[in-house]
Amino acid sequence: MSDSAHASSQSFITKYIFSTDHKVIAKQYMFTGFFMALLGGFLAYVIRMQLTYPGESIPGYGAINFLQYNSVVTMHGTIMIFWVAMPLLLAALGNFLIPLMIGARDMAFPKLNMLSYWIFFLSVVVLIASFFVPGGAANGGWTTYPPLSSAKYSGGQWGVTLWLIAVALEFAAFLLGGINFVTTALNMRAPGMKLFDMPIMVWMQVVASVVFMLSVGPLIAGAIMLLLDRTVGTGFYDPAQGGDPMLFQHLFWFFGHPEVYVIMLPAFGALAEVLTVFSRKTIFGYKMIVYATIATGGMSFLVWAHHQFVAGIDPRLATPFSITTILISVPVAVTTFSFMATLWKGKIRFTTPMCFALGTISLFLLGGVTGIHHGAPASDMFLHDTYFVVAHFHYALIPQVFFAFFAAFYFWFPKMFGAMFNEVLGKLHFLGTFLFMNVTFLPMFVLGFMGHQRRIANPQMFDTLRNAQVEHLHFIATIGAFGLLLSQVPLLINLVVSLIKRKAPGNNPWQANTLEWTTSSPPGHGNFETQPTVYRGPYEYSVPGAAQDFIPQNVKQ
Ligand code: HEM
Ligand SMILES: [Cu+2]
Repeated sequence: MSDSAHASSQSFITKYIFSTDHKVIAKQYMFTGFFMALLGGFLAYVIRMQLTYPGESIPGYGAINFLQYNSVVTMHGTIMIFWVAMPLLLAALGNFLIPLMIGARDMAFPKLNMLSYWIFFLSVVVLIASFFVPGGAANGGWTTYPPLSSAKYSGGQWGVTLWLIAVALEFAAFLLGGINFVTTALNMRAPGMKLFDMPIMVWMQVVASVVFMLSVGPLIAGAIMLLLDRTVGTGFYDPAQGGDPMLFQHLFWFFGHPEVYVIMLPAFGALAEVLTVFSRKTIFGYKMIVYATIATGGMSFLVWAHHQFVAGIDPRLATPFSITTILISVPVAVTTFSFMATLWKGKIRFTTPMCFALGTISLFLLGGVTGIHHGAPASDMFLHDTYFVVAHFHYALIPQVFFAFFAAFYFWFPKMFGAMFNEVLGKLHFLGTFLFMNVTFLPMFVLGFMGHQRRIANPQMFDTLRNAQVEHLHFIATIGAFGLLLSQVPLLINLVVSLIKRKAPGNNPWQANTLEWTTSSPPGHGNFETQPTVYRGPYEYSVPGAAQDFIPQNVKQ
């Protein structure tokens, strides 16, 4: 089945640049995501420096005025969510794993897959170009609410317009990707593999893709209306012309909230695979997790207005949206507790991927429970748009984007690169990232309770904040941010050294059971020498090369 002859006949260009191989495309998304994480991280550094030393020149950036600060915050949030979280968790992991985990030779539409990456690449170019246009990059916040994003208030003409074009291109790339993911999982499974035999990671990628595809439509319409308001002077969001800026908020969050689950579900998929292997137990509550995932995906469309409790929506709407917001934590909790139940009485191996997986659960719980504060209008009224919400969404997002992704990265590194990484450097990376994540963001909860609003370039300008001496908490958070960025150095060293040394890992270094571990590391073109056939359910495959030790005795034939 695998035709390495085909691969060897390919030129460098078709093998590594315009490749249709899902494994190569996965790496392209991953390294582009890494590059954008460096850019997003640099902007986070600029934010932290400005908040701690307001008005002083920032080493590596220079002095910053308030409009520029708005741009830096806007682009930091935009890049981290759209150009880091999405390419790493959805595109890179989905592309690499779906065909391998279901026993397929590639995605259903390899050429479309290649096209989706290059449209994504174009979106990166357009977004970075927006930093260099007159007036600078978009500065209306990552939510790009009018009137802040309308032509009148957003400074330069091109910044927001290029932001809108870049986002539209990226959405197109992920729509094409989503079509590939869903079609491949539904139609190209190995003989004998039924839907409820698929690993959890594949389910999470499929549900996340469907949620993404169903949620983008309204925002694309909203973005076109904003583009028309900016370029030809329509008034969709201009009250003076009978328009309503609130309309954009509804369209943005109808997409924006499901979007956080588009990021969370693949992260949870990685956790399911890593926790199973390093507890030497099949996953607890497989079907329950699948139903909870589908429920999470569906309910994610019913909560969006919790972002607008204090924006002037009809107060009668607040109660139903508050109820749905609190309710959505139920299926998420079912999945999280199933993960914990998988650990119960397991033979836990604290490898680097396992540490990052456990780190994800503990930190994400903090992000999750502080969502309740915002789901209840009574407390959200005080905490909305303060540093409490900044801490909340970083505790929800960073565990997924960094911790769960690193769990996945270290877990599938041997399969992806045919090399083994260094465990000591891996653990050092984990400990530093875990410690400094908390030093950076815990103080922000306190700043939020002190009433410190977000998106303020110079807190010292405000008597209340000056009197409250917020600079001390900002200083601690900045130390944390430095520690967080420095803690990524062991990862960099580990990556370079392991790829140079290339210690061969063998097909199944972790003794896992899913199909990707039954073929070579890295897999050849076409993935499997012979087509695997599946006779039993997930994590109990009896394919040659799949570990059998954690299959319950009563299941073994
Ligand atoms: C590397 C460590 C990071 C640090 C130190 C950091 C710091 C910050 C700070 C201080 C703000 C608030 C700025 C303000 O309101 O004036 C902010 C905003 C934001 N951050 Fe981060 N962040 C980091 C990583 C991330 C990651 C990984 C994500 C998402 C995956 C993310 C997403 C966001 C978003 C969406 C905003 C809101 C932007 C806006 O107000 O428009 N950040 N970040
Ligand atoms: Cu939300």
